[in-house]
Amino acid sequence: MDNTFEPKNIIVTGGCGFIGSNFVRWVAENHPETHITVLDKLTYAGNPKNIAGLPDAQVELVVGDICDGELLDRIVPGHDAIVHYAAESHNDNSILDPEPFVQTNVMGTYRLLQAVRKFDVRYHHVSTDEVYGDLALGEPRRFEPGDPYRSSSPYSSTKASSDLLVRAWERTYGLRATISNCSNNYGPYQHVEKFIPRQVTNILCGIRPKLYGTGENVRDWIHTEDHSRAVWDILTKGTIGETYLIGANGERSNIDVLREILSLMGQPQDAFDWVRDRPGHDRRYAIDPTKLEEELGWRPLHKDFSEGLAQTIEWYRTHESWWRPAKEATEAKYAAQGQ
Ligand code: NAD
Ligand code: TDX
Repeated sequence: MDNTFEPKNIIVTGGCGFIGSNFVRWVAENHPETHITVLDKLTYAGNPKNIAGLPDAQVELVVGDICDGELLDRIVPGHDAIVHYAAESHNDNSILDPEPFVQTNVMGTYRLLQAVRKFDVRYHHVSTDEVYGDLALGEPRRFEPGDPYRSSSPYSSTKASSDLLVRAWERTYGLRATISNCSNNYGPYQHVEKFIPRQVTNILCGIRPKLYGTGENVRDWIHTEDHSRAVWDILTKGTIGETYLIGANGERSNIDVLREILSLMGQPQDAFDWVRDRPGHDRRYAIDPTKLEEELGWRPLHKDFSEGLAQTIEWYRTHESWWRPAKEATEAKYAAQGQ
């Protein structure tokens, strides 16, 4: 059966954040026939500069909350798909104050699903590998789409909850929905609260990088552009009701990533501080992307992590005016937590 879908007029929620804005820029560049309405609340993590310069005729920004059902009733009609990125996305914030996570990630997804039902649009749900919990260090197993949900943090449990709502709405109400669970993204425009931008901008500011716990925790890194291409493939060619895992075989321990940053930035290998570990810190994430590769023919284009990391560092070096406004408050918040 040919399930090719050609979206002409999509809503991208969270399109002013790190990954959502990459998707918006990628679609604008590669699919000029597709109109994009960005729905974004512009929280501390949303920045309209991330989508500045795109053609007005193709990309429109609506500033608003996904939890606002009346707003959704007004803007969803006339669109043929919603790609849902909007979320509270930072684990450390979720430990300090889980409430906005429950509100946006669970309630916001519920409201979107109700609008999707009402107006019968295609829906793609962007989620995380963290819903599967963590793996032991050194074991060969990787996450697979049918694995049980075992989320550990307030953030990942709200994302897991949202995934389960999507699965239920697809099965019960027949929504045309797909889900993707992706591993850790890196690249330009990522908020300075996250691991790689934090360390890079610390070095640029003359502050020592901060490593949690033993530094042995493993993350599976993927360039955000490869994530965007995968989401487009799933939206346009994926099978309704299915879950796809997105990953680029990029497993690395945090200390290895930090050492690479230090070396790329000309710093001694021991020029960092060990700081208090994150409570409940997941040990290892690893994605088996076979289903995405075999069913949809997707392959990562950014295969050389060191090269992608060097380009990312260069972007932060040359875009200080983008990250500087958030830096001081972010570090003050970490310092108050002993991190
Ligand atoms: P981000 O924090 O950089 O951006 C989130 C965006 O959502 C911001 O623009 C923010 O203003 C917007 N937003 C937040 N609450 C909103 C609300 N109530 N209504 C409308 N807009 C709202 O996040 P990110 O890192 O770009 O992550 C995007 C999505 O990808 C999230 O769903 C996240 O769970 C998922 N994801 C992230 C990663 C990663 O490595 N960062 C990996 C896998 C999946
Ligand atoms: O200063 C730090 N030092 C440190 O050692 C920070 C900020 C983090 N870390 C560690 C914690 C993690 O093991 O680095 C690793 C990566 O941390 P984050 O960038 O906070 O990412 P993580 O918690 O792995 O979650 C990310 O990937 C999955 C995204 O933030 C989520 O939105 C996504 O779902």
